[in-house]
Amino acid sequence: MKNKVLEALYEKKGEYINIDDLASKLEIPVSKVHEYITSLENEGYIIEISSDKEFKLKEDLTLLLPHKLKDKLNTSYIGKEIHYFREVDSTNEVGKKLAREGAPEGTIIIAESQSRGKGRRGKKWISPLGGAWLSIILRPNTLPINAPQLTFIAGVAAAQTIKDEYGLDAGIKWPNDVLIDSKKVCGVLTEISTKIDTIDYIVTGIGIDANIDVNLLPSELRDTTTSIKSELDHDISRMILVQKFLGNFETLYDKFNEGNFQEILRKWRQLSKTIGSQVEIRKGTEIIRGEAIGVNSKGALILELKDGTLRKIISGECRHI
Ligand code: BT5
Repeated sequence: MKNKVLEALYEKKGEYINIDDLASKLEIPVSKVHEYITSLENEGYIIEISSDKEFKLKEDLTLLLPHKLKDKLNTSYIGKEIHYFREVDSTNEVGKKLAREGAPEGTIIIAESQSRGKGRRGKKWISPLGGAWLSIILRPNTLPINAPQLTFIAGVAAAQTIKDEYGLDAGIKWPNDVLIDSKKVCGVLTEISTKIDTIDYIVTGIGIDANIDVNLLPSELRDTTTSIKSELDHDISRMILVQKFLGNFETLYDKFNEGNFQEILRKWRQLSKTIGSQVEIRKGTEIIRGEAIGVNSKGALILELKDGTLRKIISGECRHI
């Protein structure tokens, strides 16, 4: 019924609707309509109520509103349940809470902006309006050791989407950055909760700098960051971006669940900007330099050091030099 109220708001596209009229049309008490309006406001919809009991949607139609997002979403379970926020601390934090409360696999959390967006290892992810900031709750039936593979899936899905939809030279820097040319446009943060030696849930967070004005980012990020908008010189439809991304993500995640990580790795290798590059890896205080010659079946980076020895890197900060 709440969705019916929302649909009525959308049908009117920003024009006022009389609350009494809507209540009788939906055959519910006026107090119920008020209740739904409050609940929609809590979800982030900006609703204006006039003194004479009329109300309308105040925001334009470019927000990533759940029912719009579901409209052309070509997935069977990813994004069937959407939690939407105008602003939230971190979609991953909300995702973990919902997962603990039993939210089903494929639930997504999406926000127009984040006040405490997270990168890896306590780093900040700057998340102003205009980006696509979302998290996906997953419950794969696999060992915890395979959880980092979700980061690969998200990276491949994001790079593929940006390449296919916008014809940009998107590729992946090991393990989790999507770059256009050499600038970061997207990051992935996978968080896992385990029960004994099984996965309880995984929350994979993806941040894509879609319609971000790079000049408005903190100065230290401006030279190393880009956005799809900056590359194309115009705004894109974030709705289509997110729908395509989720579709690509689900296809790859299905392959992962069928035990076919090899195919994901093959795509990752094709999209990789790291393989073949000279890199510097920081692991705590240790710095390792060498040529990245491949990734193994678990997603670890294989480096050939100056003296010809090979070194397997499971985690670390990678910089192309
Ligand atoms: C990442 O970490 O790249 C993971 C980013 C994940 C963000 C998503 S948004 C939805 C979900 N909810 C969250 O709270 N997080 C996820 P890492 O590889 O550690 O990179 C972090 C570094 O990227 C920062 O230290 C900055 O240097 C840089 N950075 C911060 N904000 C950025 C932005 N908007 N675009 C590009 N680079 C950024």
